[in-house]
Amino acid sequence: MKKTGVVAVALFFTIATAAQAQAKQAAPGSNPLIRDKFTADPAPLVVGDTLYLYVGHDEAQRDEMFNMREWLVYSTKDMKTWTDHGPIMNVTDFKWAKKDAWASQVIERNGKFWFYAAVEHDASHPGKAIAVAVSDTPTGPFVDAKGSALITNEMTPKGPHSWEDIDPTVFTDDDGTTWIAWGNRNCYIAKLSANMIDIDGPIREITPPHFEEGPWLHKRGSLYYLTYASLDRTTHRDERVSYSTAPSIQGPWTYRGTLTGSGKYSFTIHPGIAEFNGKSYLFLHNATLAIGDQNGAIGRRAVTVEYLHYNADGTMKPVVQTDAGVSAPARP
Ligand code: FUB
Repeated sequence: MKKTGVVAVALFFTIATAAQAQAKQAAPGSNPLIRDKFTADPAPLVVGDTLYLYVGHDEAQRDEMFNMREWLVYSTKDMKTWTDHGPIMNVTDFKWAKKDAWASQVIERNGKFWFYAAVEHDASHPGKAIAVAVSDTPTGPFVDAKGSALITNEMTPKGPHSWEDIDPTVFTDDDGTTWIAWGNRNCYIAKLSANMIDIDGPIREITPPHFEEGPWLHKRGSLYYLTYASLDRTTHRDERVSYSTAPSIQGPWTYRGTLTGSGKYSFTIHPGIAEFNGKSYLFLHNATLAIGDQNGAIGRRAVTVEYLHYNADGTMKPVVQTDAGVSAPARP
């Protein structure tokens, strides 16, 4: 074969292999879930037959650390095909906030959808803060529900840095009380008032071992779970997911160890848990996605999902992060 023929054949096989790899990657339900935008900090919410997934939009350029200006929402009915509903809010919709559309969670209460999110407050309350917005539908439009921050940096004891008050998780207990937990390095919990826009009572610190950020509260059976991004700086460079359980939302919390390893190529990881159509899911993020000439990075992440399995005693089985995600049926 002539040299040009060899090159043509080699090129054909290279393209065919790349296309096959891409087709394989794109199997519905495989990871990452969203491939046309960088997304982070997944927060699922089940409403009827639909799972909504709220994420932050990562727009970091080159070696920028984070550039997050808006939150997006996607929905699915089968965990395989996702509908993009676009942005639900921009950080500038909170007039008192400066920047940083960081981690969020939405909860349904009294026929409305309440959105809690971490942002950077303006100079009147320096540091990170927690915002609350409301909508009549899960896909928005959401509007600032309070006109000021729900939680500011001064409301918690002075932490090691100014981004201590981030990453809200919200959970309504069987008695109808909604709780909010949040934090970075220190983890706090408080009751929300029935109006959903005020803190009712004291803020308590519940920091579990190796807590870094990204707490997620949920309950299964009679057990309460506090799942979070953990970092044991003596042994690891990147965050993993760990969790604690308790017989009541008030504790006492028992540390149960790590649930996952690190997200591939990512310093951060961020858990979000949901039961949907009889199965349990753990949403995470990693930094494996490349879009055009932009590779994954600390500020260019991609949300993923894995099946979550429980042991008979309620502990969660370790989760291995895969490319296949939920494209294949869960093991029995
Ligand atoms: O996405 C910005 C911040 O990085 C989040 O608030 C943290 O949980 C970490 O994922």
